[in-house]
Formats: sequence, C-alpha cells, structure tokens
Amino acid sequence: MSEEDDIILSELDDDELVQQMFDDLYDGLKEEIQEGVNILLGRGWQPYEVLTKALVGGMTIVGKDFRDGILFVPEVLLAANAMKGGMAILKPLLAETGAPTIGKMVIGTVKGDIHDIGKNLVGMMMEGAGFEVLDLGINNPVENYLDTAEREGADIVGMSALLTTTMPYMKVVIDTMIERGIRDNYIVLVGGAPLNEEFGKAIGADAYCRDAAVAVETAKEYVARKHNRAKAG
Ligand code: B1M
Repeated sequence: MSEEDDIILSELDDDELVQQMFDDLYDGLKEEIQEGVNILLGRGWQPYEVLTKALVGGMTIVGKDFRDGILFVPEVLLAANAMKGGMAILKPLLAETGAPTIGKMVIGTVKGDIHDIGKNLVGMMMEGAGFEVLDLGINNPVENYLDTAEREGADIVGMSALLTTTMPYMKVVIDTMIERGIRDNYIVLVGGAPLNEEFGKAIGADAYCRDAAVAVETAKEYVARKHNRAKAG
C-alpha cells in the first residue's frame, strides 16, 4: 500500500487538508476532492471560502505547471473534472441565499475558447447573489450572445475568454452591438485570466471583472445605476 493510500482526509487539520486537496486536484482525483469539500463544509467553512481557498487555489498550481510544460492537456482535463466535482457540491449552497432576482445575465465563453470553469464560477456566484443567469456554454459566436440577450430581455452580457487568441473576439461582440444600435441596452462585463482593466476599456466593455466576487459587485452596482437612470428618465 502506498503512503498516499494511508491518508484519511477527515483526520487532517484544515491546513493539511487544503494542501492535500491541492495535491488531489493536481492528480485529478474527483472523489477525494468531493470528500474534501464536504469535510470543510462540515467544519463550518463557508462555501465561498472552500471554493476560493481549496479549489481555485489548487487550480492555480495546476495552471502554473501547465504553463511550464510539466502538466499536459489530459492531466489538466482530469484536474478540471475534479474541480467541477467540487463545484457541483458548492453550487446549490452558493445559490441558497433566497435573494429575489435583481437582474438577468447572459454569460458565455467566446468563440474559439472552450475554457468554462471560471465562467461557471461567475454564473454560480451571480445566481447566489440573486441574478437570473442564462449560461450559453462555450465557443459562442456573436449571435448567441445577442439573440439570447434580446429574446430574454437581459440586463447584462457577460463574456469570458482564457486565451490571448480568443479575447479579441469580445470586441467583435461589442462592435456588433454598436453596429446594431443596441450597445446601450446592455451592461457588458468581461473577464478571464489574460484580460485586464485596460483591455476592458479598449474594447468598450463597461467593466473588466478580475474574479467572480468582483463580477457580482460590479453587476450589482451597474444594475442599480441602470434602474436609477430608468426611474429618473
Ligand atoms: Co487551457 N490554457 N488551454 N485548458 N488552461 C490556460 C488558459 C493557459 C493560461 C495555460 C498556460 O499556458 N499557463 C493557456 C493560455 C495561454 C495564452 O493564451 N496566452 C492555455 C492553453 C494554451 C490551452 C490550449 C491552447 C492548450 C492546447 O491545446 N495546447 C487549449 C485551448 C483550447 C481552446 O479553448 N480552444 C487549452 C485547453 C484546456 C483544457 C481543456 C485542458 C482545460 C479547460 C477545461 C475547462 O475549462 N473545462 C484548461 C485549463 C483548465 C487551463 C488552466 C490550467 C486553468 C483555467 C481555469 O479553469 N482556471 C489555465 C491556466 C490559468 O488560467 N492559470 C489554462 C480557474 C478559474 C477559476 O479561473 O478561468 O481565470 P479563471 O476565472 C476567474 C477569473 O478569470 C474571472 O472569474 C473567475 C473566477 O474567479 N472570470 C470572469 C473568468 N471569466 C469571467 C467572465 C466574467 C467575469 C469574470 O464575465 C462577467
């Protein structure tokens, strides 16, 4: 029996458990990640804390080794699958606030890009904050965003991109809105690891959101402003 087999997650203290979850995420061990998530929740950790400290923390390590050529796509896919297993437990808990719907958001990963973990996380947090979220999934052409936003009467169009090669597509979506004279109908929020504030401004988005928590705060702020403007007008 290897040393790894001897580890009983529930016997580790919080710090050790989080470290072990980093290793388990790295190794793509979905069941162990789910067990770790449940243990932390059982110890009174808030769902958001489990998400950011244990899962996103672990995925950051995976990302570094992927960048450095230590991990490859199949291993990263397994890690992503383990992360999603943990997120599935947290999703209903994050959405459990019972807050009334405060706005509608269409969100999707842009054309050419299949990364969806960050986008899913943003969607989960937005739902938890009381937004209705229409998730378009991955690899979305401009029509998906605009048709859904129009049909559903969305307040916010959210776009995610994780590749430097796909982030310029966000500008295509915004430019198409401008061409159609509908840009001001929506609050456009963008996010994803390779973006920054400057890029958000340059493409004409309302705001760049560094992470899911910032996305929620920014969305609330802009929706409140939109409602105030509507009242004043
Ligand atoms: Co890919 N990948 N990947 N990958 N991958 C990155 C992005 C990369 C940085 C890795 C690296 O080299 N270090 C690199 C991009 C380099 C670049 O563009 N300069 C890269 C590459 C190159 C690739 C491929 C091209 C690899 C290949 O095939 N040779 C390929 C591309 C496929 C494609 O899209 N066409 C590819 C494939 C994959 C997998 C399929 C294996 C897998 C994705 C699985 C999935 O998503 N279902 C994968 C993964 C997992 C990653 C890393 C390791 C992790 C991404 C992630 O999920 N992070 C990533 C490395 C990294 O980012 N450090 C990498 C965790 C997530 C919670 O964070 O997505 O940043 P993030 O989301 C945050 C914020 O950014 C923000 O909030 C989130 C939560 O706080 N946010 C938003 C995100 N979207 C938002 C939208 C908003 C608001 C905020 O709207 C309002």
